[in-house]
Amino acid sequence: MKRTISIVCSLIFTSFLDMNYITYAKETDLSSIASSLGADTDYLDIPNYKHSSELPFPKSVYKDFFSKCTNYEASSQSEEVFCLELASGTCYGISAIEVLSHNGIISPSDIMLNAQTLSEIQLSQEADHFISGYHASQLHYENDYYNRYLVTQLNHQSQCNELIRIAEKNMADGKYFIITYYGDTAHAVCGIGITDGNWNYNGVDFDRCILTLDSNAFDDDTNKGPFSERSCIYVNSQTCDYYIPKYNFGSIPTAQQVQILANDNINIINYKGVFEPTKELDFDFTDTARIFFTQSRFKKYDAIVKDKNGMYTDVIKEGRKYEFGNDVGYYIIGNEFHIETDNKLLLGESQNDKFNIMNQRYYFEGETENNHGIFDISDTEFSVATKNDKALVYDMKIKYNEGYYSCSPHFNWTFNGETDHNFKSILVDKGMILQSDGTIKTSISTSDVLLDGQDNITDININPNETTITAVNDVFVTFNENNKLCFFIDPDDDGVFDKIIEKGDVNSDGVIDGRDATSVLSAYAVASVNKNIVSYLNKDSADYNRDGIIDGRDATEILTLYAYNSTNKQEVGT
Ligand SMILES: [Ca+2]
Ligand SMILES: [Ca+2]
Ligand SMILES: [Ca+2]
Repeated sequence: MKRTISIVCSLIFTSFLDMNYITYAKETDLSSIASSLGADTDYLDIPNYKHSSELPFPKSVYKDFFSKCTNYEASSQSEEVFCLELASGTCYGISAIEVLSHNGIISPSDIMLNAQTLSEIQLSQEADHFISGYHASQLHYENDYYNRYLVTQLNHQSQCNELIRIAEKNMADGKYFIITYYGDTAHAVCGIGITDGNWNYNGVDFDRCILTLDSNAFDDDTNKGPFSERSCIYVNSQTCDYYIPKYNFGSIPTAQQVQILANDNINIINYKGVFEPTKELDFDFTDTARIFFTQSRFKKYDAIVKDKNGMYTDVIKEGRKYEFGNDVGYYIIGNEFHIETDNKLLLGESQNDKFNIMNQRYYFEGETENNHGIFDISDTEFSVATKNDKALVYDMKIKYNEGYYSCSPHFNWTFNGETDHNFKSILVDKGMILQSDGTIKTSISTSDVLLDGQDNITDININPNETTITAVNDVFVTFNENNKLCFFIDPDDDGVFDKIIEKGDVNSDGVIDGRDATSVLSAYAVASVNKNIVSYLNKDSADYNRDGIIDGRDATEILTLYAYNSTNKQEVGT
């Protein structure tokens, strides 16, 4: 899986900006207010740091993270990818610990033996395990979805109002909260309170200040801590403009525009965290999804989603949009997806149509080559159909999460094939049923996860399988006792797929006849002319003489068998 959005990870270095900064006569002493809010003790005395060859990512963090992953998270998150994604800072982890510690969820002595305050803790292997562990927790789907969905739901005024509301509420309760900035880079800080005053930056007046602990702020002050006036958030409560001088971030015209999200949901901050992590969320993700369209500058994607009440929503018009280079994603409510693809520009012709859908139950990826397709995806079925009767080559991947599929541990399926009608896969007990109004021609690969007794994933790529199938009828794909893919058909059409596809039944219709020999011969003829053309014949049924190649000799033997069977049948009949 390609990770489609950047994570909160930044070490942002800023030279001192040439700011026009006016302080009013009656200056608000922000440092004293910060002290009164616990900022002298309830902070990590650890500036934002990167992992490198000198400071490698703790193995224990990856192991912990991996064990908390869902199937599709684990299968897309090799240790290498994981380290790379988290390499550019630890701001989110540091901020999360400050929030959780101040709010009494974790105690400083949980991180360092006998520590009375968070500020006593020095960077050590143990501290790094906590910081990096919390930092990594943002990679989990629910955490990511919660934060990004909220950001895309709110315009900048609402983001500002929400920031003020959360700051006031938590200050009244004596609690800290987390604040995230999303722009070209993303950064996280710990919010500690809010106060009134008068400030002016770049000609704009601000009357409120949200005080923060910022792990990038250590060099700003004489006291060398994470509290700095420059890294606080200044707000104009009338216009809802906000500004962070340290980064020149904000909503005012001269600033770099960023989205801002305040989050005081401890369940989310500690979700799949390090110390007594939250396992149950108070936010219902069941009916939400994230859809991501690649190359949307060149491609036209029409997408409709149906929710559990049968209501349809246009994803492009109604979805909460976020952009990522040429690609675009949407957060949306609904469970059944209908997607049609086309070119927006001539340039689009050289690019494949490609999209993915993520929800709590699965990750689906659809792609068509050569031509455009019509996709329908639900929890248990996915299909691709041709558009304008133009044959197409498709690639569909599905990775089910544990608990949401009935053929565990076979969670990871890829179907790559061609069709001049359609191709559909239906999740059933112990496997999938494949259907087509034309002929099924597909290559299937699967791999499994290994779970320990506690449902933790310990290995992500066991039992790798790859095979091809050509079938004129529906086929049930399942696994034999050696976890190898095998195929059953239902020639008597009673709904029970109990006839295994026999050697010689190349088109999978339950009889061995001249059509099977013809299939072999035509595949062989095509392959002789062009070695790059993929044959979707199944080797077990088509390589009749088991010499490793499918050629005329197999066709001859199939014909011989057919002739023999016909003769015997006649004899039995007379
Ligand atoms: Ca049957
Ligand atoms: Ca046949
Ligand atoms: Ca052969």
